[in-house]
Amino acid sequence: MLVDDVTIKLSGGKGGRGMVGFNKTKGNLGPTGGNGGPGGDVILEGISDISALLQFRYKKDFAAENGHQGTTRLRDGTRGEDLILKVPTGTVVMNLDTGDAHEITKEGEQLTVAKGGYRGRGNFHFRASTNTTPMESEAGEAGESFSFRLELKMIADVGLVGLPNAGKSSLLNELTGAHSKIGNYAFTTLEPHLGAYYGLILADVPGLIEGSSEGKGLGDKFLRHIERTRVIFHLVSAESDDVLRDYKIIRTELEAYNPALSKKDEYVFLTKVDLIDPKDAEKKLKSLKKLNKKSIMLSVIEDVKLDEVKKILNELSKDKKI
Ligand SMILES: Nc1nc2c(ncn2[C@@H]2O[C@H](COP(=O)(O)OP(=O)(O)OP(=O)(O)O)[C@@H](O)[C@H]2O)c(=O)[nH]1
Ligand SMILES: [Mg+2]
Repeated sequence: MLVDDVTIKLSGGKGGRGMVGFNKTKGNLGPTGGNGGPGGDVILEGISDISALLQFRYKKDFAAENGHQGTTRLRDGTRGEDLILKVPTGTVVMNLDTGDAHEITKEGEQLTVAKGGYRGRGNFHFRASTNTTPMESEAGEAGESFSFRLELKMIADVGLVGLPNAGKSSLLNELTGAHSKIGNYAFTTLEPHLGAYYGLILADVPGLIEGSSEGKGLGDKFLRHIERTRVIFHLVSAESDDVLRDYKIIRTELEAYNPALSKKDEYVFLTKVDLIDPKDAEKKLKSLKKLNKKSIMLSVIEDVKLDEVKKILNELSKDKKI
């Protein structure tokens, strides 16, 4: 399942303890307790994998490493390691304690969300002419600790819908560098996948079946992602013996979930046409065209058949207002 809304607690590492120590060399009895190291920070970093919030499904508490304690022989402790957690781009990070909100929009973008605590000072630091043998040292301070809500806002321009096995993932992967899982069986893909075609974001929205809008299968959870897309690419497999039925099943689900979905601009693709007789393909396309004029044939293994999709995408990207 796609995890797209989680509440977690993130804490910076505690500062390392400062130490008490003395030089044992005769005639030189000064303090030598080193400082601790600061605690590590918690940093969120954007990546393209939209399933990355899955790591927060069960584990809710994360902390960066504590700073290390100083030595008794003047050495400072080392800094605690930062904890870098990867989150999908499009994640809105809300600090529930302060009310701050920030959206991570780019791959590699980093946001420090919980700073590590200050180091504790060792007794060397407290030396003074009036106090040559200070016994004082400090414990490190606790790091910042906040609760966060991470919410993934999918911001796709084009939603690929269709019954299982229609070829959605194949088309997404072919057009973009995405790695949506492909297989010759239903429900190969279990989570929406995104890919970028030049400036356009395409989303493979899997799992739609008859009854999705009533919660059957995986579909209803993903339908809300289609709500945000501008255009729908509706894929119907040419292998089907009743393409109109296949088409209507999906249309009915979209309509039932939210009538606004069925009003979106829709293109219909009769997919995998290389697998059937060209005459048969023509017939099937003709019947689909009666329901939607913007119906075309498609095959991901014949390049020519991809040209038309690319043309449509190019047109769409032209009027994408950024
Ligand atoms: N011959 C041929 N096979 C195709 C074409 N497109 C997809 N396939 C095959 O059809 C099967 C299903 O493709 P997928 O892309 O996994 O279909 P999907 O719609 O993502 O399926 P789910 O993830 O189960 O919803 C795979 O075996 C693909 O290799 C095509 O244009 N021609
Ligand atoms: Mg798939």
